[in-house]
Amino acid sequence: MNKGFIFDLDGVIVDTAKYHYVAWKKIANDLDFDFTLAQNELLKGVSRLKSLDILLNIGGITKSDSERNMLATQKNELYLELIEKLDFNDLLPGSKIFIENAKDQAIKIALGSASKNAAYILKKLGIAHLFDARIDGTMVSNAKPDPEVFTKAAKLLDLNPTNCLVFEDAQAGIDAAKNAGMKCIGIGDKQVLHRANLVVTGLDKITVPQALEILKK
Ligand code: B16
Ligand code: MG
Repeated sequence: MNKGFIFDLDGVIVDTAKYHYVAWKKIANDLDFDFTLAQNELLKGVSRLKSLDILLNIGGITKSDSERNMLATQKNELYLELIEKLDFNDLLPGSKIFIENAKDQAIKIALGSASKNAAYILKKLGIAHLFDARIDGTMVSNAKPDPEVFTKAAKLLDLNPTNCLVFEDAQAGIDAAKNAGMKCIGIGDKQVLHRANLVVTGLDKITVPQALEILKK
């Protein structure tokens, strides 16, 4: 089939947002300000350095470029410690079976994630073999909502963007998919992700034929 599904990682396949939150909160607390779960929503789908800038802005703090790089490295070290024990139990409900079902129907599968830790996480989850292509934060210069991550994924799959369907949990990611000329299924809250073509609460709430219908419309 000349169709492709492109999956975001954090918030679509695996619940790593809670670990990102703990690590960012520690950075904030060390700098003497609090960082709430509600504020953490602002960082979903956003690159590491951009996330740091949002965090520093919340704390009303300015840092030099070298200090920013140090803080981002520190956050990532904390995050890597937290996800050390990550395994298939951390997969979000229905994600693996949905991808397997899509593969069974000869749909090409790609990852389109902002995370620089994506390859490591896929390996830990034991699902790396399911992906025909992977574009992650180590391979793009422009963060979502720029379409680069999805445009590159479609190229690797050798597909026209109009034949690709993106699965995203962040508004920036949905905008990136739209900017790439792709249809998009939002994973999460309908009120927040209203620009998606369809919103479901998880990959356990949609079937492959239903997703293909969205691509046809
Ligand atoms: P890292 P996604 C994104 O992954 C996360 O949603 C976001 O919270 C994180 O800051 C970003 O990856 C960068 O992650 O620090 O591991 O490079 O949702 O695009 O799969
Ligand atoms: Mg995400």
